[in-house]
Order: sequence, then structure tokens, then C-alpha cells
Amino acid sequence: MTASYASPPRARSTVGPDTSARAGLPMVWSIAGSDSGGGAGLQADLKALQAFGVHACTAVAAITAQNSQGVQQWQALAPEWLDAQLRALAADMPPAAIKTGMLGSVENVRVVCAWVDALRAAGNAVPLVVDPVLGASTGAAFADTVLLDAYRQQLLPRATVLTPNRAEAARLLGRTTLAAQECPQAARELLQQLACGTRERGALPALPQAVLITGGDADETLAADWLLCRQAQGWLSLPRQATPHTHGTGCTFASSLAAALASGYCVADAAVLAKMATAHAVQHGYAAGQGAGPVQALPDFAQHAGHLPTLAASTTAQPAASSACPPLQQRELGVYAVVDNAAWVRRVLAAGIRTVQLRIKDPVTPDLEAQVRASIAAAAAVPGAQLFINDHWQLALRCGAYGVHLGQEDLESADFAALRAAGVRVGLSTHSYWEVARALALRPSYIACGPLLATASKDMPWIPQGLDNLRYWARLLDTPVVGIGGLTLAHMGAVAASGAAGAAVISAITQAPDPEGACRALLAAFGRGLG
Ligand code: PXL
Repeated sequence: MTASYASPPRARSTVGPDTSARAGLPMVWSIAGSDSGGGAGLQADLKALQAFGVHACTAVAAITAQNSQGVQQWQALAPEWLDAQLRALAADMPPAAIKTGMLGSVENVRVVCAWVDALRAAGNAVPLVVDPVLGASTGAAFADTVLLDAYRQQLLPRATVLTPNRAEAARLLGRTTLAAQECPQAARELLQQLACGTRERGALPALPQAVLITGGDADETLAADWLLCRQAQGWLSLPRQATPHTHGTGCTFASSLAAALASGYCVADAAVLAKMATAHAVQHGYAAGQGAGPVQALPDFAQHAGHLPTLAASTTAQPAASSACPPLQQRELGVYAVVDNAAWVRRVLAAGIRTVQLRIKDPVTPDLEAQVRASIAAAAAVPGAQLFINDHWQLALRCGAYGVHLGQEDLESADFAALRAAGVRVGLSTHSYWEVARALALRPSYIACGPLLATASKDMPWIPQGLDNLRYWARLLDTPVVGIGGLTLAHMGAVAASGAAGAAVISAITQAPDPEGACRALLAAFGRGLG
């Protein structure tokens, strides 16, 4: 790609195909209908795939004669022709992901399924994103009940991710409408349809299966999509943009998701990236013709904080907007020492460190409360000190702590309202796009991004994010960002210069031969990095 391509950073889990070592760009097959008006279908797919910097192979399954005002005519391509296109691609351009849109006929559904099976049987565990296109937003129907059944019985069981809008989800479930509050249950039912067929055929698709019911067709103030996948479930939401130029939104979303999967992101991360790309495309929609103009997918979609959705697990119709956690007294956290007892808290404070986390992971710590109270007292005696108690939020609340630090596993159980009401600052750990989206929904006092580097302190399933990701998050987010994971003295300058508010260190202090000297050196290096 050109140098102007602003790549989304690889904050991803190890779940999903790692295509980074492959030669050339990952290839994504879009198998869909052509929109002569250039707004939806293959034309939208091509733009979205290019925005992600993957190579788009476009197999035509149907042709529409349409303009911005509607579809005049459409016809499925003869299945032999679809088969010929896929055969040509399979021989030379194997897919890292496949996305299907309008297929036009039962025969074409069969052709697609045969090729997906053939690829998988030959060892290419290709993820399949199915956008069950049943009609155009302008009203034309693209699928009768026979084709709907073929989608249900043949395509869905092979799908890795299904991306219906609410109307499509309703039809796939044999209903007329789907209200927002029905989406969580509907997604579970659709997921069963995916999984059930898979078991019958005995062939597992590439990734665990997932359903994402988009809310683009709903009439609400939020554009909220219900995500159900292995990593997460919840509403991915952004404020709805007021524009008539939304033609191609669904195609853009599904193609973006396929591109992100092909690039090695797990499904939850791919969903967040697809949401960002689609929001950006809607923002850049424009009038073409007299009717609804097209959205426009563009490569810098990942660079706008306003497009980063929140992910909230609430099963209510609209995710309730959370109040913000109290801001940090000092936004600049600097060198952030993570230690496991009160004696260490006192020691690092005496050596000049002003941000400390008490992290006691040992489940058998008889004097836990005493350690917490002693640490809080030690920090309270030092002007400017900010102490965060890891995990034990109820105890921290009871002891009047300044702050707590929580992991993703605590987000469901912690009482954020109580913490906010008591004025307790809350820092949250994140390791990927979807975890940042989930953290943002809770409006924390700071966000920790890690692991930056491979670290011995924690056994984690995450691929290290690196300093480039830290720079990315620090620039993108308004919330202060702390880098964590494997940092040593050598990294302090770069972390400070990245725009991050702090650099968390553990062994760089506690394993140092001269911990006080190490604290002073870390502080000096961080200070130099700030310039
Ligand atoms: O947005 C659904 C869609 C998909 N594919 C084609 C279309 C449309 C909507 O108009 O024309 C070809």
C-alpha cells in the first residue's frame, strides 16, 4: 500500500489466523452483486477492502440495474459463471477471508458452499462472513422464500460471522420485525442455527462462529449493533449520523469485517474495526443522483476517536450512557510502580515515584486489609502521590482508597456507580480494540494498554502491542493511557515521548539490585523523554 495508508495497529488476540508472515497482501474474496449505481454491493465492498489495505477479488454473483433512486431490474448470474470465477481465483489467489452479499439464486448459494468446503477440505481454514442480503434499502427484494431457505440451510452453517441487519435477522428467524431488546436472544438463536448445521456436517469453520445484528436499519439515536462472539457480547454503539447518504452501509460493514479477519484480528476486534470503518464511510457519504448517495470507505478510518464505538454488555434496548469516573488529580502519571506490599509502596514513594499500584494476587494474604490500609496511609502522606489498589475494589472502597485498577474480568462484577459516588479513580486494563471499546463504555480515569512487550510477570494470551500501538492509543484517546508489560529503563524515554501518561514497571524496580537507584534512573529517563 501507499505510505498514506494509516494502518490500524495490531492490538489483537492470538485467536484468528495470523497472516502477517504471508507474502503480499491478504486476499479477500467478495462474492456479491454488482450495483450499477456504484453505491452498494461489489462496488462498496471493493472500496472497503481497499481502505483496509487488503487485496479485493470480486466475484460477480448477480447484476442489478439500479441508480440512487432504486433497483429497476436484477438477475442472478448463471451458476457456471460464478463457478468459473471462483475456480480461477482458487487456482491462483487463495482467500484469507471470504465475504458474501447478494447471491441471487439457490444455485449460486450451492456454488459458494461447494467452494468454501473445497477450500477448507484442502486445508485453508478460511473465515466466511455472510451478509444475508435479502433486499435493497430502497425496497427491492433480492430473495424469495426458497432462496431464504438456501441461505438458512446451506450458507449459515458454513458462516464464521453472520451480519444481518434487524430486518434480515427477523426474516431469518421467521419473524416480521425485531426490536432492539430482542437482539440478544435473536443473536443466540441465529448462532444456534450456525452451530447446529456445522455439527451435522461435521466440518468446523475457521473460527468460532459469531453473529452481529447491525442496527443501521433501525430508527434510533444510537447506531447500535449487537455482537455475540467468543470474546464478547454487547452493544457496539456510536451516535447515529444524520445523513441521507447511507447506501452501501451494510456491505461496507461486512467487507470491513472480512478484511480485518483476513488481517489477523479476532472477531471482536474485527467488529470494532468494521464499525470504525463504516462510521467513517457514512461520514464521508455524498450525494450522487437524486436519491440516497453512497457511503465512502477511506483508509484513515482508524485514526478518529469519534468513530471508536463503546461496547456495553447491557441487554437493554439502548446502552445507558455511563457517568465518567473521577479524573486523575495529576494526569501525568509518569513512572508507575506496580508492587505487592505496603513496604514496597513506602519504599518507591521515598525514592520519588508518585504513581503506585498495590497488586496483591496471592489469594492467601491474611493481612490483605492491613496491607491496603498501610499503603493508602503511606500514599496519603506524600503530596501528589496517586495509589491504585488492584482488583480488591470492595476493600479499596471500604478503606477510602484514592483509586483502583481493574482487569477486564472485573468489569461485570465491579460496582462502578459506588466507586464513582465515593470519588474513587478507576484504571482499566486493555489488550485489544474490543477491550478498549469495552473500557471506554465505563469512562475510566485512565486506560492501561498492554502488553507492550513480551513480559515474564504475567502469562498472557496477547500478542505484544509494541510502542507503535501505545503511540496510537495515546493519540486517539482523550483518556490518559498507561503503557504496561515488559518495560525497562531503556523504554522510558520512548514511552514518555509517545504521549502516554505513564509507564508501568514491575521487575525494573523490584528485581533491581539497587531499587532506589532504579527508581531515580527511571524517573530521570521518563523526564528526558518528555523533552
Ligand atoms: O445493501 C444491500 C445490497 C447488496 N448488494 C447489492 C445491492 C444492495 C442494495 O442496494 O444493490 C448489489
